[in-house]
Amino acid sequence: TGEGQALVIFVLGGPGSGKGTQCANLVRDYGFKHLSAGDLLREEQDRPGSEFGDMIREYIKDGKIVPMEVTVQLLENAIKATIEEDKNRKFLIDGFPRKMDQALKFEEAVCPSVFTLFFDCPEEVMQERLLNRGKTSGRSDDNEESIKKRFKTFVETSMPVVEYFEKQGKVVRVMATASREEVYKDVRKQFGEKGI
Ligand code: UP5
Ligand code: MG
Repeated sequence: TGEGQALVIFVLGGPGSGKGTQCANLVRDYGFKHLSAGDLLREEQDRPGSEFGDMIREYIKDGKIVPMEVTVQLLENAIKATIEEDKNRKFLIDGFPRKMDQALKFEEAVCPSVFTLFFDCPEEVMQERLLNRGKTSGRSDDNEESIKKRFKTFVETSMPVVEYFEKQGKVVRVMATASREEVYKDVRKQFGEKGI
């Protein structure tokens, strides 16, 4: 169905490292389609009649990775719909893959990634950002207890994915501690070097 010709960049980084924020900049300036796996899961969770709603709610609150069948299917549907509707084939897949099985499955069944944009950020900084956002976000996982679990999952389950792509020379690493503007400057510079 032509998904094979899509250009896919994975965007990874710990919870609160700034993935969504920087993806919005890239959409504005480069015309990417932004697909956040977390946003797709939250949408599915709230979709009336979804058979996965309760399961997703539980996993997200606990900072655990939803079984990949659900997430890969949501992403594949969104990619297909985008290609059909706006002919856009440039994708930022945000917050995915965060477990090895998802990485292997997606690249086999949908499309290999060009590279992974990785936001490197210490936990203290991420925690402060998330607690701050939690005052208004309404996200069920922006509280101290869930944040702790999200960090643990990130280190144990998601970092191996980054290391896997790193071994293939397919990681673009950006320090995410500076201001939004400074971080974005670095992203642009490195995208330039990659010919994007
Ligand atoms: N902010 C951003 N950049 C800043 C900067 N440079 N300086 C100061 N402040 C900055 O940013 C977070 C906050 O920090 C915002 O208030 C922002 O203004 C500020 P944001 O851009 O939202 O960071 P992001 O990395 O996108 O943080 P997010 O909380 O979305 O990351 P998560 O990875 O935790 O969340 P996601 O939505 O991807 O996943 C949620 C859950 O879904 C997971 O825990 C998991 O349970 C589930 N999930 C799966 O199961 N499978 C998947 O494949 C994906 C998700
Ligand atoms: Mg996000």
